[in-house]
Amino acid sequence: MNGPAEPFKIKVVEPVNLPSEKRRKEAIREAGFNTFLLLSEDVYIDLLTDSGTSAMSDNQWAGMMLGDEAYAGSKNFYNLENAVKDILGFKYTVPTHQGRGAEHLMYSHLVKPGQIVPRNMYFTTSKVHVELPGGKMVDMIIDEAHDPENTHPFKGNVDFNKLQGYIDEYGVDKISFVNVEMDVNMAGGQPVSMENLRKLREFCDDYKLKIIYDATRSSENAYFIREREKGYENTPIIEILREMMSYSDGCIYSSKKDCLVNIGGFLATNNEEIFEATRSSVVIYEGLHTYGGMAGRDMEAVARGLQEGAQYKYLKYRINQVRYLGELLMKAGVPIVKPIGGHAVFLNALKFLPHLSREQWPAQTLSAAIYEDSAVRTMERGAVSKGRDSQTGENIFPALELVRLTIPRRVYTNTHMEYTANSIINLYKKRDSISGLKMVYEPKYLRFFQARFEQIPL
Ligand code: PLI
Repeated sequence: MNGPAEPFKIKVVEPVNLPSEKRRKEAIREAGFNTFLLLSEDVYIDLLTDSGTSAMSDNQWAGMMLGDEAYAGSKNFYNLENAVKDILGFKYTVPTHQGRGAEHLMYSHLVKPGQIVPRNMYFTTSKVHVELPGGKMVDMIIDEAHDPENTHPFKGNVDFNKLQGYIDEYGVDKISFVNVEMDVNMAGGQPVSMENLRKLREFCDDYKLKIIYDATRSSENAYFIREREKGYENTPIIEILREMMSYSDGCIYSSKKDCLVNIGGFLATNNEEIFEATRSSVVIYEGLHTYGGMAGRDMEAVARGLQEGAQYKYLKYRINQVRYLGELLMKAGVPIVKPIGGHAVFLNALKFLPHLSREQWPAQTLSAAIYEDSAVRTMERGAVSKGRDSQTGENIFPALELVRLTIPRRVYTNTHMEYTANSIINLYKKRDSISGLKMVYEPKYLRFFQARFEQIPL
């Protein structure tokens, strides 16, 4: 392992158990081959998501005891507001229970029926919150992002020709706003460069278009800017974050990732009109504008976690742990998305299981097979997640058909990474014996969470 040792020691532990082979076989069938439907107690190493799964620090737990649970004017809200000002540079914060609450408030305010929202790459909940008010999300990420083998250092970048194409095709009035995700989740945790963000600001100023970030993994994105972009080698992460944010009109944020907490979210902006509108709607859907669905203690943990998660020493350990797992797999020839991303290692299911057709849901199949083999829980990030075209109703088969091994922050040791790598390497050796799936139940929204599958005999 090339990275630094953990910049913390362990104070509390939670036992985990490896279920027997028989139980694993039963459990994945009971769950309809969908890892979202497994019981947590049937899981040994949980790499389903990095969302809400972090270990909090002693400083955050101490803050929890200082929760001011007043309905109105909780002091923890003001601590959160100040942390957002200090770290992201936004004057106004509207708290929400989690990221999708912020997406709902922001996107239902900005999107009018028939409008288009170009985004570097869609995310599941973002796409649905643009579609609900009658909009359509379209991708504008650089082509390199669709090629798992391409090692471009900033695969999250916006392709300006694609953005220009949407403006020419639909007309600028039909563009609701431009949406940029940091450390693009569905592309494999791939960052956006500062140069790209700066140029996007200039481009959008020419058309008077607003830019809203999905800043959920912006601290991890800032780490990659420092590591890879000329001129930022010695810049403190917080300075990088403030510069990134200065090129936007506001952001939505799921605190459950880079803020190292189990629940929470917010939107933040310097734009008074956005603030006025969302501060007004938050009271309908989330709660008063000084808690927005969070307890006072949770806001305190977010405020402290936003600071901690933006420390260079922590981020260096974090990104290198993910890299360690990715490199173990890569060395054994397992096909993964390159470069290794910020929050997860992504397996290329199309290369892992080339004998399956797209209709047999290779990534869903692989994720279920990994669980059955080792009780490691992962997540499909491919055609099941992408869903159907909102207008034609047809399945969309994106170029990337991936399984995500998402690393919770400060939770697992490198021995856990080695166990995971060894079991996936073993599975890769017997990949020809893995049979595909057919979908037998499909819910209306965000189908990947609750869909059920059955195995098709080989
Ligand atoms: O899970 P929420 O509602 O706190 O946040 C929604 C959300 C918004 N944007 C991005 C980029 C996300 O990754 C995100 C949630 N991600 C989850 C749950 C994940 O497993 O990646």
